[in-house]
Amino acid sequence: MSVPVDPTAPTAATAPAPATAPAPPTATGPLQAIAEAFAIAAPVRRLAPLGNGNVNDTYRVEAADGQRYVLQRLNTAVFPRPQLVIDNIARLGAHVDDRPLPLERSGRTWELPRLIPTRAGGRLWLEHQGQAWRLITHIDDAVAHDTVQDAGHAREVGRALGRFHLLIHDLPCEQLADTLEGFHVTPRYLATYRQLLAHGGLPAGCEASRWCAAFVEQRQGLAPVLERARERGQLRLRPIHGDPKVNNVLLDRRSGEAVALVDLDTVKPGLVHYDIGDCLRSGCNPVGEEPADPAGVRFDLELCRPMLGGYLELARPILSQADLELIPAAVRLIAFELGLRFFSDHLAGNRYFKCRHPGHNLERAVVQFRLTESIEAQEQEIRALVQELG
Ligand code: GN1
Ligand code: MG
Repeated sequence: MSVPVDPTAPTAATAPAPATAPAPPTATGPLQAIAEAFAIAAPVRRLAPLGNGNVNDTYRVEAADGQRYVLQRLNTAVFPRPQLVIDNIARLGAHVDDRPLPLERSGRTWELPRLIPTRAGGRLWLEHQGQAWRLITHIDDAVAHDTVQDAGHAREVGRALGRFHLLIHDLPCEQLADTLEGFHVTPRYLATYRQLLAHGGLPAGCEASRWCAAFVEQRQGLAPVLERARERGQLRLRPIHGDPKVNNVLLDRRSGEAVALVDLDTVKPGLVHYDIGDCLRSGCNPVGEEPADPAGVRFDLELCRPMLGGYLELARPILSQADLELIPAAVRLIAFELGLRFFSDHLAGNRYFKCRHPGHNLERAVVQFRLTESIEAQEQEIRALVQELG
């Protein structure tokens, strides 16, 4: 199994060459059999790839009764202990079970993807040729977008995260496992980056790599801002989503109201600032993470206002003054951190994030660093906005 460089300790720089990921089983063969090993109406009618996640493989499954499901192969190089990931999702499900949340505009109820047990043995995931698979419920009549479409969408994305935080804030952290140690602990990513640099250096003659390296050098002091606040007791660990980016918010197809926040693999104890920062850095860049032309990358305050407003409308009661004060720093930090993660993975030979071509992670890093610059240029305005809305 390959060792992911991303969230691990600095020894990752000396990890063996990446193992070639096994090809996904084909739609008609093992994939179908894997889906049918779960307790659904067989035979499976349709099975097709879903979404564009950077880590796991995801498929939409239609069962014999027309019911839809989501089949996922968990990337065990990233999540080496699938059982813990599954336990966290099950724990979260149990926590929200007795509190249905009716929504205003769509007339629907807030949804959480649920784990489907296997047909035999009632387990919540299964192993197939060393790979971990699980089946979850599908959120019907809903859409997701890779970029924010307008101010209304921005507000829904913010509200989705606010609703999620409100739902889980009283789930005791001790009941959740740390499924991905070091995830979002920025100084650890910086340490890994330093190791990689010391070990292999920068690719010769690559202007973009030199630019990225200089960018990181100038901002290294930024890395511990949230961790220090936690050490000082200003911030405390709480259950977080871990990956609340725009395309993880599902919207009711008709009304556009957010009905679910999916992708629960990174639910674990953390700082809500990682979530707030990640949501804003992902949603307020109108061209998204993979633009054809990175020149359009910017942090759009006109999207930040409704998104942060939507978030605070729901989550303000669970935030302290210190929480609010660190939001601007978190937005900057998480954009920087994701750029650093992409850049490190580029230097490491693309072990962690799926790539479509060798320079893909480098391009992604440039996008996040450009976004960081745009956030820095508007720091005062972001600060004022948090004050006004908080
Ligand atoms: C990864 O796999 P996906 O696309 O849901 C990553 C996130 C990044 C995101 C950037 C476990 O999420 O942290 O923000 O890519 N997930 C993990 O698109 O590392
Ligand atoms: Mg994810």
